[in-house]
Amino acid sequence: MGLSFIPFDALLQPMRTDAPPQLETTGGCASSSCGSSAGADDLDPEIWEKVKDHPCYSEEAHHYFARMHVAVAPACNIQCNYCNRKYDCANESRPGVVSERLTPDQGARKVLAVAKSVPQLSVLGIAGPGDALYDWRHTKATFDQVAKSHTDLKLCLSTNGLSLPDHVDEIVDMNIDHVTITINMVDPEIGVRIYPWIFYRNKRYSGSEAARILHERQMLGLEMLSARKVLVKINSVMIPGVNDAHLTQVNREVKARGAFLHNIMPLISDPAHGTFYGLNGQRGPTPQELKATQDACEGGAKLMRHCRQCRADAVGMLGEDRGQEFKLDLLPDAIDFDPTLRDAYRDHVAEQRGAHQNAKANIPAVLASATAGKPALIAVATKGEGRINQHFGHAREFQVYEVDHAGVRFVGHRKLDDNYCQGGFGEEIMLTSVVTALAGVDAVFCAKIGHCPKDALAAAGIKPVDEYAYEFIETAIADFYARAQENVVTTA
Ligand code: CLF
Ligand code: SF4
Repeated sequence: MGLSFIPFDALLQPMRTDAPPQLETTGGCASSSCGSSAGADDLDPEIWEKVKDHPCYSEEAHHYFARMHVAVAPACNIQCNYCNRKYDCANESRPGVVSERLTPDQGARKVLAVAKSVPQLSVLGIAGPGDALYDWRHTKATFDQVAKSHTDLKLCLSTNGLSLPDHVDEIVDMNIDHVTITINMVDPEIGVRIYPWIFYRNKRYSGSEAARILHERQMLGLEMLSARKVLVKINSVMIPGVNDAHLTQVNREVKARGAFLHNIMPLISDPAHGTFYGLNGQRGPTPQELKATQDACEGGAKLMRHCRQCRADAVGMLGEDRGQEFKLDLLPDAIDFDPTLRDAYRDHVAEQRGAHQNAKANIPAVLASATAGKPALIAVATKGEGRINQHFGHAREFQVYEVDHAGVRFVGHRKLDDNYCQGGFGEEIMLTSVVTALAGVDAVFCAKIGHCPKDALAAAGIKPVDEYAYEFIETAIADFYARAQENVVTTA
């Protein structure tokens, strides 16, 4: 390893306006999803206690904790133009999609199996594949069973909001602290273009009457939950030409009614999914359009930027899906659950978090000499715990941070179709798609990287950096940025 001098401007290249995949921010179950970058120092202690182990509600927690969904709620009382719950593909990751629907008993058994094998599990969410509240009988039966056996799991649900006001008392009584409402509009005339019909009080409605009823129920439900101190996250699906320009107003309105977070997700629209939008050519937003809308909402309700738009049967850390390991026919007949492993993991996390916080406290001093300039985007290969602890070739996604003189901020992630290293060898064809996915990024931090990918990244103007292996992400980025400003960086 040696020292080399490179021009700072060369390191912080301007982001390309034509770069295809940009910040893959936010997401969440079309009827589920959320996360805030706020930490222990920024939040009321009572709220921090509720969010500190929730991987969706706390960006910090998503480095340490996992969620699982059980697909026990197949029925829905509305139709969204972006939804087709019949579509079932194990490789497809989007809300509303599941591989197997479960009874509450099966769902509770699956939770037991996952809790035994995944000590990171901290949240059980019910996010469909229909509506968790319209299908309340199934949702409640599942939560009741799990609450008896796993008192350390947080319960979380996701809904379109139409049935919400009818269930607020039960939600509070059952200690469900986290509820997501998908709100795509606060103007029924816009709603007409998103919802063809709703089914309410045994009657089917369409047109602006349907959208108006849905809107009123969503607002009422949000106000009722906020008044009872339940943390509410709002998911909005961004649909270009339909509600994109309207989402800043949605952000303002939900903030005024007490929403904790706002998660603006890109419409997933593919003719192969058989949705109305997919079949009719409605496109999703480009990453740049999505980011512009999120940026326009800054200053309003806090935005979630680490959502992965999970399936309704997702299992694992955000960004990974271990659902196939826990299919019903793979579960053992008797599940011997040992809670001490989960307790030990939480002790370990508490220790790691303390060390992480101490390390981050040094960042202002590290950046003190940096001058105001164009922010840099740094992609990071990480397996969790806030560290640069993954080999480049093993990454299925990269977390993306923005750094400038003011600090280091998580801003999104870049998903890959597959990881570069397959069976111990790098795949040339994969390398091309990884480099494409990283377009616009200035540097990639990883625990280790081979010569081939190093050369390919460098040729694309992206600096490969492995000298901070196993260090904390933010402190490594701050150090790198400060040294780059001095035009001194270490290279392998
Ligand atoms: Fe599930 Fe949603 Fe609860 Fe999280 S997901 S019900 S709040 S436990 Fe999270 Fe997945 Fe995004 Fe949802 S990353 S889709 S925000
Ligand atoms: Fe699909 Fe119903 Fe969810 Fe809309 S509310 S995305 S129709 S499951």
